[in-house]
Amino acid sequence: MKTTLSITGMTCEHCVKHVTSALEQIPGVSSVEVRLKENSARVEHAESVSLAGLKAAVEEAGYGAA
Ligand SMILES: [Cu+2]
Repeated sequence: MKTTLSITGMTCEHCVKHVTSALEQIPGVSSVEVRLKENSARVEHAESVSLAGLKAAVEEAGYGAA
């Protein structure tokens, strides 16, 4: 499955790495592509991964997700 999230609060490449690693740590996530310019995160993941789980990981890292 593919999910695209809108991310808020990212200002630099460090933020991109932070969000990327937060999402990559979720079991069932196979690929993460975060784009600073678009404030987006494209996540490929198993069906067991919920949107709420993705959002929670981003929020726990200190950013917003929708
Ligand atoms: Cu930053």
